[in-house]
Amino acid sequence: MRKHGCRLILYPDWLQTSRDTVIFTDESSKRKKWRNDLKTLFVYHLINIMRMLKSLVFSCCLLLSGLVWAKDEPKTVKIKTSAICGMCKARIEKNLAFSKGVKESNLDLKDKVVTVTYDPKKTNEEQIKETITKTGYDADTVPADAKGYEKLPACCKKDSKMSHHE
Ligand SMILES: [Cu+2]
Repeated sequence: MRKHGCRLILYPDWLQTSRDTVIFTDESSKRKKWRNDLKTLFVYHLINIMRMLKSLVFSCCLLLSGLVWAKDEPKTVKIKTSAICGMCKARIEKNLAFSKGVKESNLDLKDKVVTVTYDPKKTNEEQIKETITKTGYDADTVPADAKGYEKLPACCKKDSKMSHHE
């Protein structure tokens, strides 16, 4: 009789039970392994998710700082005025220089357009136009302020009948 067959017949019930227990512990270890694998998988995915979140937060920060940086950049606006002579140019540029947020201004007498560089955090186009109109000149579609216009010397008034030198 072969050893194997002998074992099957001769092993008593309690031994059979113990063998079942062995099988059970075997399955339990399988289960443990499976659980471990699941844990590893979970941690792996968690790390991936964290990595994704990190890059997301990073790109958000980059975008936000980009927006803030863009806001800090000075803006330039071109405004058509009713300036006539060099005195008008000097007057407008001086008043703009004294107004808040204006960094630079240059009026071209050929086309009467003043180019203003300003800090958008401190001022805006409307305020710049207001400075120009209060000085007594038209600013694009905004007409000159009456009081400011009155103060201008006769030669600098847009409706002046006097002849001007370029
Ligand atoms: Cu003038």
